[in-house]
Amino acid sequence: MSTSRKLITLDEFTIQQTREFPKATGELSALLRDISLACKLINKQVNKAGLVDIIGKFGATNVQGEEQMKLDIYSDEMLINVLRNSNDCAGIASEENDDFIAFDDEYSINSKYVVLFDPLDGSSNIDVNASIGTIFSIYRRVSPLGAPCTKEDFLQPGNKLMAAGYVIYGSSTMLVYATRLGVNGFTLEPSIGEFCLSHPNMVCKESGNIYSINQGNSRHYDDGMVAYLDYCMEINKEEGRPYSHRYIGSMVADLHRNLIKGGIFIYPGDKKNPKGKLRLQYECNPFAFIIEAAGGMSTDGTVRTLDIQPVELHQRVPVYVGSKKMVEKAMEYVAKHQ
Ligand code: AHM
Ligand code: MG
Repeated sequence: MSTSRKLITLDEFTIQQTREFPKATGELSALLRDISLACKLINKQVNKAGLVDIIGKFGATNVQGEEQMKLDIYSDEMLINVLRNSNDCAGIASEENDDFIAFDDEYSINSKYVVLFDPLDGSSNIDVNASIGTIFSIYRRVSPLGAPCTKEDFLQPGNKLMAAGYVIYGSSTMLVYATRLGVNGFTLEPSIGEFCLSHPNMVCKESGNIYSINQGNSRHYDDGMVAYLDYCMEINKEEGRPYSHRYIGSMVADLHRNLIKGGIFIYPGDKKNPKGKLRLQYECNPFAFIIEAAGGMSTDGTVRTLDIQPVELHQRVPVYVGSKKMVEKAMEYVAKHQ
């Protein structure tokens, strides 16, 4: 029996990447391993959601005034617990909690990194067995080592991100993460419980034919957005239109598909909610970082998402993200009608 194999695990892959940087300490790889462990544990519960009485509303409301589901809380607590036990995380901020948490044990106060996450995004899809996901991002802290991390560590713009990624709990479970070296996807091999490299060097096509937006809200949209939607639906064979409209209402699932197939995802500001719905630090920045690392583009309509200076942890921003040419075209329409 031969022991040669084609599978490369997430750990093996990140260790190989570390070897290319003689000064790398392996802390970022270790942190990724911790995040992936938490996500494997979340995955186990997500898979059981239809079987056990875990999908009911929990009754509590989070900082955005939205109802939390039990799995949100489980996922949040799992990530916090795993990262608290990690030697490489100084603190966390989560979409589900009002404030950040600074870990104050002797290892954590000397850790270089802080982690932000949306523990279970798209949770309204749990009841209907559609894909949901965990989104995470990692910054190097700016506060001095030797003391607990501070709010400034979490309010850094996306252009300072070290890494970002997501786990999609779908027909299979995948972890996709980006560093400045590129974007790679790993599929969970359930028999060995490891994420294995399945999508090396992911690239976001320059253009595609999918647009993803909650079109039901279009009566609230500004003229520029309405005109862009008309453009997407216009018949133009040479330019491959009309585009296909695909919208799950789960950012991880919608952007995962558009990353693989090419497309644009938009959650605009509108007359009702000028800043849109999605959060800069937990949703927009990590995806802007991933999509840019894959060759795509992300903006709030005027400013590159990664260049927005966050002023509060739960800030919302409009987002136009995906294939570069499609985002540029949407910007043209927004600018024309401003
Ligand atoms: P959540 O963090 O409360 O799950 O909300 C975020 C989700 C995104 O995954 C998705 O893109 C968006 O909300 C859908 O919103 P809408 O239902 O307004 O289209
Ligand atoms: Mg979310």
